[in-house]
Formats: sequence, C-alpha cells, structure tokens
Amino acid sequence: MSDRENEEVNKLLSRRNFIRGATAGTVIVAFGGGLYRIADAGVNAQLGRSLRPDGRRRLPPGQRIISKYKEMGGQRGSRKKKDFRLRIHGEVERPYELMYSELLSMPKVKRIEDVHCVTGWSVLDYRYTGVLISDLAKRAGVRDTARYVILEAAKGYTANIPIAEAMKDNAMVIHRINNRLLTHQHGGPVRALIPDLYFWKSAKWLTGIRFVAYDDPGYWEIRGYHNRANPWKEERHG
Ligand SMILES: Nc1nc2c(c(=O)[nH]1)N[C@H]1C(S)=C(S)[C@@H](COP(=O)(O)O)O[C@H]1N2
Ligand SMILES: [Mo]
Repeated sequence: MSDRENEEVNKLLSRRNFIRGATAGTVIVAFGGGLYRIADAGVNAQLGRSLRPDGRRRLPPGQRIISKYKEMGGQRGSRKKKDFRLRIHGEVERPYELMYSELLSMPKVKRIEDVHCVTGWSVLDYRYTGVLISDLAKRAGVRDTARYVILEAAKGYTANIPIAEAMKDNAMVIHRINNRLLTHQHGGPVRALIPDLYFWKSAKWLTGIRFVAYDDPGYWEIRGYHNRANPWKEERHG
C-alpha cells in the first residue's frame, strides 16, 4: 500500500471519525460529513495493510473489527467503589494499597487504543482513562529483581506479563472507557488494560499488581493459552 493510501486509511480511523456496527457484516464509518457503510471484508483488508506508528499492522493477523466489546464473562468482584482496594506489592520497596479515591488522585492519563481478543475480534480507537502501571510502580519502588508482573483480580483470576510490557506508556489500570465509568460487566470499578497483548491479559475487577522475580502463569495461561500473547505473532495457544 502506498503512503497516501495508508494515510487515507488512518484518516478514516482517526478519533474524529467513528466506526459503528450496523448489522453483522457491515460497519458504518463517518468522515467528511457523510456516513459510509463499508463491507467488513473491505475494511478488514485495508486495515490488514495499514500501519500503526510503531510500524505494526493496524489489525493483527486473523482479527476482524467489531464495533463494541463483547462481554466475555468471568467471576465478578464487587461493583461498589467503596469496596475497591488495589494492592501494589511483591518485589517492591514500599508496598501500598489504594482506595478508589486514592487511585483517582494519581496522575491521570488518557489513551486511544485498540484491543484484540484471542477469539478473533478487535475493537479500535476507544478512549481509555486511568493510571499508568509505571506510575503505580514508581511510587512503590520496584526492585531490580522484579521481572514479571502479575495482575490480580477478584476470585483468584490472574494474568502474567513481562515487566517491560507493564511499563509501556499504554499499560494502565482504567476506570473509564469513552469517558464513561467502566461498567461492572466489563470489569468495573477498575480493570487492567494491556492493549498490545491479547485481551485476556487485561484483568477485569482488578485487586492487585504484584511484581515478581519469577514468572507465574495465570488463569488462562495454565489452561492452554500462550504465555506471551503477542497478537502480531498470533501467540494464541501455548
Ligand atoms: N477477572 C477477569 N478478568 C478477565 C477475564 C476473566 O475471566 N476474569 N477474562 C479475560 C478475557 S478472556 C477477555 S477476552 C477480556 C474480556 O473483557 P470484556 O468482557 O470487557 O470484553 O477480559 C479478560 N479479563
Ligand atoms: Mo478472551
């Protein structure tokens, strides 16, 4: 694809526009004041060739775009903000625990990101509000011995990620999606968001972030999912 084509596709997907599902098999794209219905296959094919700023393809192999999250289930935690606690612990100098209001008093960041579910759907360009895991880490004083991060959630769900993934500028704990408070079924009050790994790594109903020296495969990883979960390498199953 030429640079110009690439630019066109990225323009199409910029945050000024929106993509909204109409019926299965079509998406509606708004740009230049008009509404355009585009066959799924066409958009997916274009996006398959379009590039992200980091040089990766906008749509990882084997994924297709849908307009909004599917609710994928899981064992829920409390929906109440007053019950929320987030523990930052493990290989750190100063472990601590935050209440909801304390989490919100940390430096707030907004990111526009794509998420990719291992079952094949991707949701592009949602706006996420929360706190960077790297900022939570800084406050705790992570030791040099820490090499992995375990995202801990309600009822024992965990997801393991290498520390480099957790320290990226888009790895966050979020409480808002598209400026609205995160709903309970999608992990509210607070979930993790690790956009550059398959979505199972983004633990809903988050309760803790544990820094560890040795890897500790999580809920799905011990059930046959790939330990690393890089969508561009299609690391789906182990
Ligand atoms: N606590 C918890 N987090 C979880 C899960 C879960 O079962 N429990 N499922 C994961 C999987 S497999 C996916 S695809 C996404 C789905 O998020 P959604 O339901 O908001 O779409 O959450 C991830 N986070
Ligand atoms: Mo999933």
